[in-house]
Amino acid sequence: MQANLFDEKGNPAFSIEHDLIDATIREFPQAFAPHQCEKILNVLLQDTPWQQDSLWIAGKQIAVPRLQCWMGDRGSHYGYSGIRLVPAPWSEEVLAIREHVQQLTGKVFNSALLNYYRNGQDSVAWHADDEAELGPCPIIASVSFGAERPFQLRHKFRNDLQNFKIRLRNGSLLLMGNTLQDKWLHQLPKVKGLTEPRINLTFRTIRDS
Ligand SMILES: O=C(O)CCC(=O)C(=O)O
Ligand SMILES: [Mn+2]
Repeated sequence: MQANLFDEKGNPAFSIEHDLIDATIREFPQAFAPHQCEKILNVLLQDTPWQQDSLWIAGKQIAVPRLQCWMGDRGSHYGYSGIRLVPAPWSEEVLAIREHVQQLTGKVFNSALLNYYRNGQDSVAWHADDEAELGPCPIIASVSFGAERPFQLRHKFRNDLQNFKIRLRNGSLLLMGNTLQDKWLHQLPKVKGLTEPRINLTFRTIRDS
């Protein structure tokens, strides 16, 4: 029987396991309390050195549809789709979020990718976080603040499995298990008419840094 979110109101450690057949996601729907979320969102919006990165596609430079910031321990360099990310130093706010995430999950992370979706026109296309720097079977913790957005997952190899969808609530944490990036792709689609911002932090571990 699925536990009731209402019964567990206010308990940050309350979690639900989503079974994706060959991978799992553990969701902590209220990892951060609503009053904390508002403050955190404002501090992150104002104090993060947001960057507009771009990709080269078919000889054309295309701005990624969101702002980003890569934070981490010194040496935790990261890259995807031709973008090289050199870590900004940890901010106090992100370190405090990391501490809480580590306590809830029992995992340790040495870096984080911050994404700022200014409105519903910002998005992330289908991908898996399976870059070599993350090592085999990476575990990734994803935290959301601000506008609730749908998160979609699609199996990489099996078309007999249905796509999976999770609502990314304000203050929620998803712990993406060790086979998820090997087996599934994920995306954050655009949402028509949405004007509210959202910030996502994915805590990761860069190997051999
Ligand atoms: O914003 C999100 O929830 C997902 C972000 C993401 O998939 C990524 O940064 O790799
Ligand atoms: Mn991702």
